[in-house]
Amino acid sequence: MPMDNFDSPFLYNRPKIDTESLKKAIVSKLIFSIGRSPQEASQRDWLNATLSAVRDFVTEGWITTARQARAEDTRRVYYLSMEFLIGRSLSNAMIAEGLYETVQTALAELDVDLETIIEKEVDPGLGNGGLGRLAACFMDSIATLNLPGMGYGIRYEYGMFRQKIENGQQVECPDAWLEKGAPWEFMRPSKKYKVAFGGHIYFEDKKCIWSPQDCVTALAYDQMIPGYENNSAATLRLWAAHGGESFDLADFNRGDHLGAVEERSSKKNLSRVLYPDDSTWNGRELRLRQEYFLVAASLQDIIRRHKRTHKTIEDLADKVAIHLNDTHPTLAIPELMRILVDEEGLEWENAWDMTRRIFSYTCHTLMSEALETWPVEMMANILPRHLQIIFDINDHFLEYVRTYITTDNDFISRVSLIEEGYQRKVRMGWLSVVGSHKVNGVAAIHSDLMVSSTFADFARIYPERFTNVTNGITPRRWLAVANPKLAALFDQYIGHQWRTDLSQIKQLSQFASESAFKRAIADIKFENKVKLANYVKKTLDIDLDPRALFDVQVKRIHEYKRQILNVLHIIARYQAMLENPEKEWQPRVFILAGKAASAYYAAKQTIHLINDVANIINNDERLKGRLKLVFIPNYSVSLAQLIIPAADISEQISLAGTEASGTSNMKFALNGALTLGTLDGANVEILDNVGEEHIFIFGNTVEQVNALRQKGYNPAEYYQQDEQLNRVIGALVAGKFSPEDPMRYTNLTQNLQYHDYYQSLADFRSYVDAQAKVDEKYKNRDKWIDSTIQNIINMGFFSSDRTIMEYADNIWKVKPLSTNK
Ligand code: 26V
Repeated sequence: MPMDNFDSPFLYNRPKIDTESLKKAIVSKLIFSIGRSPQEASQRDWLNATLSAVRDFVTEGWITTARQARAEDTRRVYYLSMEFLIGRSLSNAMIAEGLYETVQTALAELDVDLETIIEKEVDPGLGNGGLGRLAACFMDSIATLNLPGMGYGIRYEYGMFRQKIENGQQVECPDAWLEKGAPWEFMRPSKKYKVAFGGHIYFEDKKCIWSPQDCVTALAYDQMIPGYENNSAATLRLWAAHGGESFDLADFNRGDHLGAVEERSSKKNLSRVLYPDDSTWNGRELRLRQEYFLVAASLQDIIRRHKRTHKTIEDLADKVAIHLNDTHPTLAIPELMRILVDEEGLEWENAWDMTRRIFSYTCHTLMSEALETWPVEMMANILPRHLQIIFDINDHFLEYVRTYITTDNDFISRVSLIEEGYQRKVRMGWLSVVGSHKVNGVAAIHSDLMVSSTFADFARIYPERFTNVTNGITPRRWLAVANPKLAALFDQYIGHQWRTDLSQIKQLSQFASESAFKRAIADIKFENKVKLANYVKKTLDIDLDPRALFDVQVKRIHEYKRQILNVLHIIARYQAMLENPEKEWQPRVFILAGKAASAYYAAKQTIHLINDVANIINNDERLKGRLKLVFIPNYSVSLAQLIIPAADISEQISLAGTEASGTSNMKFALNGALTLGTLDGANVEILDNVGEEHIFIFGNTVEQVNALRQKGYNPAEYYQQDEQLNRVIGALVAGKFSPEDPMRYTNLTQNLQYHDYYQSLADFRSYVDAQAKVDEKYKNRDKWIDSTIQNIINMGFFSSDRTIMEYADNIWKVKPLSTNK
């Protein structure tokens, strides 16, 4: 390959560009790439010109990294995920390239405001929530650590729906993010693969032949993920499906958001839309096709790359690690078996051994309703050969189980990859465990529960297979980009090494009691609150006092996350304030944001309730502005970057044992908010790191939750015995927050009174008491800042760089490429 020997000096020791040259570069992009003169350029034109100029810097490192990976020929990791929530690219890239100030000055001299154009960049919503954002943080760490790795996903034309609030209710609008162009991606017309579906299988001698019915083409689009100041960039390759009909956007607004798109989109147009449901498992055929589409295109690409530089497929397992981000790409297991056995002619045993050495799998949820299973019949229609292979894997596995573990038939039917019953189903979680050499949970408590509950039977069969890798977040985006003033303050005190080694943030402890440092931290938090308050004023016309305590819960709306518990406390506080208006109430602003899955009635009711309560509270003059509640619509990565740095309190109040990890909890703490949380997910490890004086822990433990459930949980006991709770429920039942429609919350209140599956009422008292402690502590601002600092400086462990190095060392067995000069 001649380009591999290409040794242009500009690829090495690239000098930092000066303002004049950068100005020229941007103007030249504006004229020659965008086709506009500076005089007539719109803000978007300037954005695109700037993006394009900055992109050139990333591209140089990207080419170097790709060449290095080829030259070093070490084992590589491929991260397969149906979702990547990467957020906006420009600021992150400028920071990674050390260009921020230069671009800012260059633009200012051209009379363009950098902040304004940054806000114009689209935020690709190619994911639902935590799982997708984690994948993006991981790509950032892979790039920064210069690991030989790459991500594979789907280039959905329509990402996560845009959420509007109309009359207090969620309305879903299509997210046509590509309409404004995607200046950051590279189309790869030469990287095209066919993906086949349907048809039938037959045997010739012992060889199985799959004769598919139809096929679609997958076309690659590459996204560069810049490493931090290392002249290196990773590739995120997203597949687009070719062909298909158009569909009527108006359908989106007529109700069934997903159904409309699904029916009208041709089966060929698999990359049309992201499934916006992360709570309940929903066996839609198009989703199965999407999953196979990702897997089939990615594996062809991986194998083609391997064959380009290796004579044989036999060493694939030495050179390739493939990671499954939850079970969504798990069809990769039977797909690799199909390629190895049917196409490469390997023996079954050999192929199976290789497959298991290649794959590893992360489980991201314990919620049984989110566990993927596919009806056998559906799989037989769409992927007949894969179903056959899954049956073969199952036979082989069950035979092993019978030989090595003396057990009963009940055990066998529990661990079988096929769930028997009226409708037989393939259990994708089980298949992932059986086909991988490592399976991990995402926080210590979650990994423990995984082996004691969901995968308990498998932990008996394969005890060494299960492990924990606690999640992390990238300090680049979640501190350097999201909170530039705080980042600059830290640079000033301890240098900028924390950006690539977050454990260094601990060095700030030497300044923890210096008043100048403490004041600076408090001032920056205040500025961030002012910025958020301005946004709320501009978009929602609600006045927030930045001197109030900002109490924030932002995440998908789900019953297990218990936004409803938050609302119960807000109502309790409202009632208490009205009863005792003269008391010195600590002014508070409650901020919530998050999307509800389109068909999730209870979650949508929660949003409606938050807005109804907000409406009453925000307009009640008697409170004298000391209590405010806002629901910020359309939560996204870019909104998270605005909201999180402005928080004083981070609400992490899921029922113990339900939130696998959470990652916003880490982002909040790193930005100086104090956690108010249950002993769930990574909160437990945050507690261990920051110490109990600097966090507010409340509620039942997993053991207590289980004991309650076992003895028969009766929510009535709680509201009958707790006068304050009784009055809150009473107000809801009486329709106090929806006087125009008093029955609006009948379902919601009945559910709370008679079922309350997530035990909000059981934790209510302890939550309200913890909230009182929050007020108390906030009175002593000096002590509060101390705790803020303790949170920040103890977040070293939660960097995704640490997480990724654990994966690299213990699971993938990949090593960083030698450092780029
Ligand atoms: C399920 C489904 C099922 C239907 C199709 C679309 C879809 C998309 C996502 C999911 C499950 C998502 C599971 C998830 O997001 N888990 C979150 O993962 C985070 C990263 O590990 C973790 O911090 C959160 O606690 C966990 O809820």
